[in-house]
Amino acid sequence: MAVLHVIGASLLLPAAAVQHVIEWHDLYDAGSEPHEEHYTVGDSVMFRWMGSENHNLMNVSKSAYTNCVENGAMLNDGRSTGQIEQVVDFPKTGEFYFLCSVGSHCNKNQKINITIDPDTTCNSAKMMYPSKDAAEAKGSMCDPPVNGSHKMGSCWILGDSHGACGGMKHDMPSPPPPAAPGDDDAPCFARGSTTACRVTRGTSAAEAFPQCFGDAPSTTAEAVLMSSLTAGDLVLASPASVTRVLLNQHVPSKSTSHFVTLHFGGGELALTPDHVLELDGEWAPAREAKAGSRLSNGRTVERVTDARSGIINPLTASGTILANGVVASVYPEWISTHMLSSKLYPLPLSACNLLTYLFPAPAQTFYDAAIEPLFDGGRATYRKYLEVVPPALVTPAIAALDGLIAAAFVLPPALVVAALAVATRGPRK
Ligand SMILES: [Cu+2]
Repeated sequence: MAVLHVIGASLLLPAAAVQHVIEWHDLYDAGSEPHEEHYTVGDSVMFRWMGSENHNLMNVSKSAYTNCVENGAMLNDGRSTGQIEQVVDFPKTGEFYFLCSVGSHCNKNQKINITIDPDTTCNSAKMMYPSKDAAEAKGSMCDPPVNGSHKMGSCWILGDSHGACGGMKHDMPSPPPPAAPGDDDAPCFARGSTTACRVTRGTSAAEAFPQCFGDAPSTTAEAVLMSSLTAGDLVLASPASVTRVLLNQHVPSKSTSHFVTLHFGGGELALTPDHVLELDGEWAPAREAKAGSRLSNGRTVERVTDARSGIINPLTASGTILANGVVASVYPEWISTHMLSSKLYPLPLSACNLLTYLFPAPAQTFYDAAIEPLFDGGRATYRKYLEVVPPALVTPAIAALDGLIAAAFVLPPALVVAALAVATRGPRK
């Protein structure tokens, strides 16, 4: 973490520089889409991987990056054992290019283009500005006008001491527009770092919880990486309830996504920004979490950082799952209200649920082979389908999708794939 300047009792913190985490191994063989991130000047990135995964990290020129040429500065040759954490600082704006030069890893897309943007967050209600001129221009608008400015961190502060502006003759700059929905729609957990509590049949939640999260010996329950779950597994849905995994989404997927990581006393949980979890006792998307937000486990979020990582998402019959000890839904924001308020249908009384209950292994195999590729890379299709449907018809619409997926077990796969492709196209305009 970068330096935080705390001046007296005031809360005039310059935009705190952030350390971003890139799970370097997850980028290897991760589709053909370019990996790109935008960070802010002063931020740093921790490239993280295991020594046994045989990668290195080079900082290269744009052309070396484009053509995967091993020509640049070797930042870490990856020869150490255990977890490697290579931190790169970005004190200046610009475009930066990184790749792994082991074998054909770069050609397999293990590379990333990081753009470092100027710090625009100075333009905040805290009277911080990106330049002296901007601060003093704002000062002239104050009522009465405020003269002078001083520098703190990478921002300029209005006035001599604490940026006081008695009243504004003009409104403050409007906040940036919310990020458009896009690649971050997938309701996922970070693949490499999220565990669930898997229990054996007949084990109660009260017996399982201390085995996964306490000191009790692990006999009938164990914390496992979510990516190892499969249809039919029993997991804790909350500290007090057990649920069944209907299907584990994205098991074969090589996609990566942007994540927010919530750090709390004793642990962390990384989710895609619109993945819904319990914050301050309410269901809310992960991107709304901030320092001070209370999690379901009674812990408080200490800070929020971001990461790029592989994806995983077990769908459960209850619609929730205990992830690293925290109650999270298995849905993204746009559908969670409907799904979490639905007591009977679509879950748990859906055709899919029944089929995965009766035939868990074939259901998971079928999903991995036939359904996952349909939505991988085009993850907004469920959403496109349901967004055009009036609220009253959402349940029938889900039923139609559910029926189609369930039909997959009795119809030739090609027919189902064709039908799903038509169904997810939505109504013609
Ligand atoms: Cu590599």
